[in-house]
Amino acid sequence: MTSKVAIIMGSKSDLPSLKGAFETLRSFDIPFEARVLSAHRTPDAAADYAKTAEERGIRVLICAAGMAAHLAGVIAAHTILPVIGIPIASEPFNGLDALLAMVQMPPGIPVSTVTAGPAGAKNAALSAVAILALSDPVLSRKLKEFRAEQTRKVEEADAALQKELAGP
Ligand code: RP5
Repeated sequence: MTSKVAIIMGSKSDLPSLKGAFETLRSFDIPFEARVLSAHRTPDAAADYAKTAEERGIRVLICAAGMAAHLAGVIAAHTILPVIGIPIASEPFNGLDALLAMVQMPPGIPVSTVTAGPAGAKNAALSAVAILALSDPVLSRKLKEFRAEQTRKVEEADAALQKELAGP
C-alpha cells in the first residue's frame, strides 16, 4: 500500500523516541514509511526525498531531530506538504536547542512543532491522522472514537480514585 505518512529522523539514535508514532499510525491502519535522513550529514538525500514525497503519495511528513534540529525546516523548504516537527532531547540542553531550532521557522516555511520527545511522537502521529481525516470519513470516525475512549479511561480513573478516597 502507498505510504501516506513519512517519518524522517535525523539519526537512528532518535528511533526509540519515535515508538509512539509508529504505534499510533498502526492503530489507525495508516500506511507509513520511515527513513533516517539528516539535514547536515545527508543534505542532498533529505532534499531529494522531500522534493519527491508529494508525487509518491505522501500526504504528511513527520520529522524528528535533536541538537541543531534543522531537519524539519529543510524538509519543509522542499515541499508544500504539511511538516510536523518533533524536537528530540539530548545533552546538554535537554531538547530546548531542538525545540528552538524547530519552532522558530521564518515566516513562509511553516513547521508545526509538537511536544518534545516520546509524547511528541504520539501527538505528531495524531496530528497526521487529523490532517488525513479531513478527507477520509472513516478515519474521522476512528479519531472521534479514539478521543471518546481516551475520555472514558480518564473518567474511569477518576471514579476509581474517588472510590479509593472514600475508603471502605
Ligand atoms: C541530530 O543529532 C539527530 O536527529 C540526533 O538527535 C542528534 C545526534 O545524532 P547522533 O550523533 O546520535 O547520530 O541530527
